[in-house]
Formats: sequence, structure tokens, C-alpha cells
Amino acid sequence: MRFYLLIVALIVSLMGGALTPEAAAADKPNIVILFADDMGYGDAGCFGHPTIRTPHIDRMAVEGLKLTGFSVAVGSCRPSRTSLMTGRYAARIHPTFYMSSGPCEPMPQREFTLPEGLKQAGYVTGMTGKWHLRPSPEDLGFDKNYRVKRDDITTRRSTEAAIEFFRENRDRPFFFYLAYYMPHVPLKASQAFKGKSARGFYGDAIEEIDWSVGQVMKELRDLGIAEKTFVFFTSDNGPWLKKDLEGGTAGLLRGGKGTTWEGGVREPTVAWWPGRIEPGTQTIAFATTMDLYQTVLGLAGVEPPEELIYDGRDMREVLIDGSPDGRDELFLYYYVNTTAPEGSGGERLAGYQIRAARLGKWKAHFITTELQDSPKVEHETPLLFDLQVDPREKFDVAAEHPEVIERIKEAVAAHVAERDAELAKWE
Ligand SMILES: [Ca+2]
Repeated sequence: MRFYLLIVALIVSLMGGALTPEAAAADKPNIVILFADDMGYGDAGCFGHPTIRTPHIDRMAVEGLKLTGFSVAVGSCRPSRTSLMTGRYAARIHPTFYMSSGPCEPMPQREFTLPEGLKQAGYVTGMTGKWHLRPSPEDLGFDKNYRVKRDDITTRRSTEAAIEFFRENRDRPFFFYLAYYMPHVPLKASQAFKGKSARGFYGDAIEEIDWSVGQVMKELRDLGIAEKTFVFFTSDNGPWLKKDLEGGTAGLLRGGKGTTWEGGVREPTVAWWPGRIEPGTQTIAFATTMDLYQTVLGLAGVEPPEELIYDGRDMREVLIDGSPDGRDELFLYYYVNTTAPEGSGGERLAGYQIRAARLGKWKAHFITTELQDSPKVEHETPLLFDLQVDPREKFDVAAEHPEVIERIKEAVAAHVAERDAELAKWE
């Protein structure tokens, strides 16, 4: 997409007198995405955890919008981050892009990343922490990457990087992606937090993230730019339940990381923008990180290139204004874990499958695994849940609603055909 940016810049300059990106950006809000790693839906106080203390995330919700229907595109790190950065299902991007660990294929040039889009609109872009993609952040649109080690003080260092970036760029529109290394195992916490949480080491890591969220909000206020900054907190996938006490909890939701249950993808999510987002509001609307991508580009006034198919839409009315008008569909991919241990029941072959799909409040499961790498169960008649009355996916209502299952199957077939046609175009 670098070539595309060049063409746009050329056209703008040929038009003569058109605004420079910097001038065009003057009224645009700053964007800050706070992205935890493996934090579960139930791991914050305001999302129901009884012993982890998160006063700052809770305050962010009191001052902003709490989203209880927000989901990532997929319940594992790398494809989830791919979707946040591109607004697309990872399966559209590269057939071997989804491997959950080890090296991965670099993102193709054609993708139009979030920081590339924001740079086009005159933003300065920065990040710190866990990237997990290829090529480097600098090669995919970040002006600056504050590299921090994954050590005891990783959360503190990432927070200091964010604050330094805010201070340096307070007078111009900026995008900062604070990608915490925590609470992914091996757990880390600085001396100020280690051994302090009633929830143990996992709670220490979350409480330090919470401190970080408080520092971000305080700094934006101190710099006088809180009213022009949209801050969004969420996590890349659900809790890693296999890690027992070193993993988190999805609260009342079923499943966790590496599964297509709601616990794998639904995240504790809060949006904050003083003066713009109504304080103390909540939405149960369904939205995803792919919609966040479109929403952020919408805030910046950027139109992504039409040659790519996007899987989200600009949902400012939902993510900022609390509208109940959520997205319709989500195809829940399972990206086979190539590192599943021998004998664990997990599959080692590379590939992806759509194992479940959302259609409004309905969710059908075609194949399930209770935990990551546990044996899979194929359902001849898909399981069907009404996520509004049964968010924990406990009561299968497939027998009462065969027509819903048919509609979902048709939506999956249409998506697969469109996806494969697009992939074929790039071959
Ligand atoms: Ca993760």
C-alpha cells in the first residue's frame, strides 16, 4: 500500500492549494488504543471480577462507555492483531498467516494498515510493546516504535513510552498503540505491584495494567488534550484457561483463548473521550476490532482503498455514541495451532476453519473444543445459542430454530465464496 499512498500524495500535490496532511489533520482527534494480551472478559472490576482491583479501568467506564458486546475477530494473538491492523479477517490476507507462534509470513504490501491510514491523514503514529506481526511496525506505518523488554518492568516502561509520545506530540494529531505484554504468561509485574493483588501474580499483572490506564488518562488531562483524544481499551483474545491460576477468567462466558466460544473473543472493553462520550454509559451492541479499524479511519477522515474487502464498518454511533445498532455477522475462525503438544488432542496441521458464526444475537457452532488444543467435537446439527438471553452459550435451541441455522449456513457459504474469490485474485 506504500505505492498507493504515494499516488494519493501526488494527486493531492497536483491539485495545488489542497491542504497538506498536517493542515487537514488539525481538527482530528488523537487516537489511543490500549491493548492487553490474553485478558479475560471477567478480569476487571467493572466486568465483575471480585478480587482484582481495577479502579482506573472502572473510572474510565464511569467517565465513558462500557461495551459488553465487543469482540475481537478471532481468539488468538496473531490473527486477532492482524484484523485490528487491517480491518479484515486474517484468512483473507495470507493462507499461512495465522500460525500462533514461531515466525509468520510478512503482511502483503496490498494491506492498508491502521497506522498507514492515519499517516495519510497527517497523524504521527507510535506504538510500544507486543507487535507479533511481520514486517516491523516501522514498515507498516508506525513512525516510532518504543521497544521495551518483556521483563518485570515491561508495563511500566510501556506506559512511560506512551507518556513521552503524548508529550512530544501534544500539538499535533497522534495515534498511539499501547500493546501490553501482559497478562500473557510468563507473568511479570514491577516491585510496586508484585505480591500485592489478592488474586495472586495474575492479579498483580492486571493491577499494573490498570495503573497504566490511570497514568494515560491523567497525562492526557494534564496536557489539556483529553477532550480531543479517543481512548479505547480492550484485549487481543480471551483468557488462557489452560494456564490455570496464571490465566484469567472470561467471567460468565464459556471458553477462552484458542476457542470459538464467546470467552475466546469477547473482551472487557471501555471507550473514553471526555466531552464527546456520555459518561457512565453502556452498550450491549455487537462490534469488533474490525469495526474499530473503520471507526478510527472514519474519525480521521480516511477512506481505505476500494480494492480490498473490509469486514467491519464505521461504527462511531456504537463505539462512541452508545447506539444499539451493532454489526450483523461474524465468522469465527479457528486457526489451527501448529505448536499443539503431541498427545494433547490439539491439531498440528496449519490451516483455518470457520467453526462458528454469529448472525445478530444468534450464534451457531459447527465444531467446538472446550479448551485450546482439547479434542474437537463436530456437530452434525450445529449448536445454536441466543446470546442475548443465554450469553454463556449453555442452552442449545437448534431444534426450535432450524431456519436460523439455514440462514447462518447461507451467510457462511457466501463469505467463503467471496473470501476465496478475493484470495484467488492475489495469486
Ligand atoms: Ca493474546
